[in-house]
Amino acid sequence: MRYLLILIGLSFFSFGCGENGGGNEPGAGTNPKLSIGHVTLFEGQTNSNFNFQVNLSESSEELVTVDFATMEISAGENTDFIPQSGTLIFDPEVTNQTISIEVVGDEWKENEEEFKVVLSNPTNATISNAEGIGTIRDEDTQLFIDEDGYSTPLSYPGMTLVWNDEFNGTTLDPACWTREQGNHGWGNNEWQNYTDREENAYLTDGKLIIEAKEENFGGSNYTSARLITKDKKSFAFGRIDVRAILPEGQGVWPAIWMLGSNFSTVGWPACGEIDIMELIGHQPSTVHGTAHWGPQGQTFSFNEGEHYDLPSSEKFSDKYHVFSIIWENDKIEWYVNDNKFFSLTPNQVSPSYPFNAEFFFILNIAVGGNWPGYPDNTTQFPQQMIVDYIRVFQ
Ligand SMILES: [Ca+2]
Ligand SMILES: [Ca+2]
Ligand SMILES: [Ca+2]
Repeated sequence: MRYLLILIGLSFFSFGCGENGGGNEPGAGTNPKLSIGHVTLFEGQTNSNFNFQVNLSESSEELVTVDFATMEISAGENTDFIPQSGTLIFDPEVTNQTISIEVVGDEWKENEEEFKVVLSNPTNATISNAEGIGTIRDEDTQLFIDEDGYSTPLSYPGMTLVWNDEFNGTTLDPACWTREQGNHGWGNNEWQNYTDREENAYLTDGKLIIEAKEENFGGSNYTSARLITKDKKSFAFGRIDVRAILPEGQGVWPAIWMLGSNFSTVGWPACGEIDIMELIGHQPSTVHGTAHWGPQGQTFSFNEGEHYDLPSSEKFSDKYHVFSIIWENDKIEWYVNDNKFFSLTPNQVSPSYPFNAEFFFILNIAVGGNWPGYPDNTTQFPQQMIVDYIRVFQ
């Protein structure tokens, strides 16, 4: 009796399984699936079409419709692509349709840009992949430089222009600048490899471009440039003006700064360091002016500094600003666009004040470091620091 009951139970169980399997017959009330593909193409010099393929998983005897619309990711509407929306109609038995999106061509160097085409509101179908990503690759070499922004004069009453580089030539002047190289972290656990290649520091259109790139080179994942005037152009005192557009992004660290010309003999920070401008890329509206000093080889350096903020809607990457110091015996003042934001005198500095001596210039973009942190997936490369001029008046 007991045995028989178990058999009946098993029999019901297996029957149940069979019924479930039988419900999966093709075409029994299931809709075909819509999916859209991705498109990756070069931008080109003139407008072109990015053709997104939309597929139906099987032909339908009914009319299938689906709405679509473009959306910005990093590419901008009308500047990089022409926004479009509408309804796609698949006639019976049709399984493939194309959405053509117009992409704007230009001659300006840009980062890779993305937009998407999004499917919604299907009828007689379901959506299996709703988003087609359009990736616009860029083949242009010419940087678009907005000439807007603050500028300062070529002369001041009572002062003489003793040295300037307006970067009007075709190559960096080797009588003034050295391309310092290395990928040893520079004391800050930085990630970039500074190279002597043109592509990391070049002149174009009257500007010096320092370019940090994401690429494998000499064991590093990033390259950049560090230009110094050491043993070529050193100055004690004066008004120094540097007009520049700065890079931005997590882990990007541009700097316009000076070290004491006795750096090789007395070491750092004993030689003194004057940071005319530093920016840490995740705070693109803030620059820092800082001085460092102290005994040679101290891991703790003595320093003091202040920061200057733009309104939060503006960034130092948007247009030119002028970063200045007015440097005299026993005093240094820091300015952005002629607005003073920090000053240093010997009573703030002990045990000794190293700033009444000759210093040389350094222009660089570091990538990563203890202070700025490291690039992440929000950081766009390449990043440029565009320097219009550097001028020394005494
Ligand atoms: Ca574009
Ligand atoms: Ca372009
Ligand atoms: Ca210039």
